[in-house]
Parts: sequence; C-alpha cells; structure tokens
Amino acid sequence: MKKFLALLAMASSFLAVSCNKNNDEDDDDQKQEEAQGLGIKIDGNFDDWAALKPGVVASAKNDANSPWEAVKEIRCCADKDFVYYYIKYGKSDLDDLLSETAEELPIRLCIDTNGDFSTGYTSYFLDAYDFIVEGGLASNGSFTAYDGNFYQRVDDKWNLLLAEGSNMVLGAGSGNEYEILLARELFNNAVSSDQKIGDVFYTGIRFYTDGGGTWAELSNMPNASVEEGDGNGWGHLLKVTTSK
Ligand SMILES: [Ca+2]
Ligand SMILES: [Ca+2]
Repeated sequence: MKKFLALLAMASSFLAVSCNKNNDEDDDDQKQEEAQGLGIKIDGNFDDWAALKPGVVASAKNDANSPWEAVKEIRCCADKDFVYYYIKYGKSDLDDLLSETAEELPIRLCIDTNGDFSTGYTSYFLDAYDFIVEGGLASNGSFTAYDGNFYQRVDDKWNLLLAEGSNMVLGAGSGNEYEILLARELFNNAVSSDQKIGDVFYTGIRFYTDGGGTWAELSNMPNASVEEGDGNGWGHLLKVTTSK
C-alpha cells in the first residue's frame, strides 16, 4: 500500500510538471515520463490517452452487428505498476441512462492473467477468465469515482478476494468518457503466484444496468462476431502487452 500511495504522489507531481512544460525542461520531462510508465492520470481528462504512442493500447469498438448501443469503445493499456481502462459511451445513451437516478452504471472488468483459458468463467466472452472487478461508475445522475469488489472464479462460484474500499481500482469520468486504474501490486498480492498479471494478459468489460431494479445487459466489449455460428456477438478478450 505504501508503494501504491507513493506512486499516486508521483502521478500528481507528473501532472504539475507537465503543466509547466517548456523546451528547456524536455529532458527532465522525458525522465519523469519514464519513471511514470505511461503517465496516465485518473482525472477525467483524456489528453493523456490521446498522447499515448501507437501500439501501446489495445482497443475495441462496438461491432456493427452487436445487439448493443450504449458503449462505443474500450481501450486498455498497462505499465509495470498499473493497468488502465478507457470507456466511451454514446452521449445520448449515457444521458438516458443517467436520467434514471438509481443508475450506477455497474461494470465488470473481466481478466485472464496468463492466457490459460482452461479455467474460470466461460460466459459472455469466447475465452474463459478467472477474475472480475465489479462496481459502479455513477451515482445520482452523474459519473462518480470507481470502486469495486474483486472476485476469483473458484468451483463455479465468484470468491471474494478484496472487498470494495481496497483502493485496488480508481476511476474518473467526464462528458461521455471514463478512465480506470487498477494497481497491479494489490491485485497480485491477493492472488496465487501462478495467477499474477503477466506481461501479456487478456481482458474485456461487461456493462449492464440495474436502474429501477431491472437488470439488463448493456454491452460486452470486445463483441465482434469472430466465429461462425456465434450468434451472441461476444468476442475474444483483448490481448494487452505491458509497456516497459
Ligand atoms: Ca486522464
Ligand atoms: Ca487463466
């Protein structure tokens, strides 16, 4: 936890540096950026995502044949300390959802840490996955911070590893965009040695709604129909390679 908090402090100092950037400071900024990994700050500003180098981010757009509308795009990238997610909703879809004040925009981050798809949950994606983080993005009609419960699939049940409040995930949004950070150290401390997040891992996101007490699927991403006879529009998980 101490290391995690120290990293957050570093992230804050990085922001201060980037706001005062000039040509003389380019070298210093470069060093700071290397120390910071990908330099994404969870602040509801998405310029940091736009500044990422090509090839760093794995992404998926809502497939034209998917039965869903609300979520348009997800992106994911990772450095040695954190995994980052970006989510883009359709503006009018999001406004409609948030107009229901009970709507929390719950999501599940679905994660396979090692590319062994022989274990885990086999629904909603074409690849089995062992872990989920589940929490809401909204409260009282607007985006809020993200928190969630962390579960592992064991014996056909979701086994709670860390309850919400663990600080393993953070999130912030504005407009119709949202960003999430997941701290690898806290994730890896909670799982067995053979299930730690590897340099290459796989992930997807399930979106659903329980506004007004009625549960409904909003989207699964990725959702491209990649296999003949798969009528659900469910796709393979995104393959993410850690930037070093
Ligand atoms: Ca940001
Ligand atoms: Ca696995």
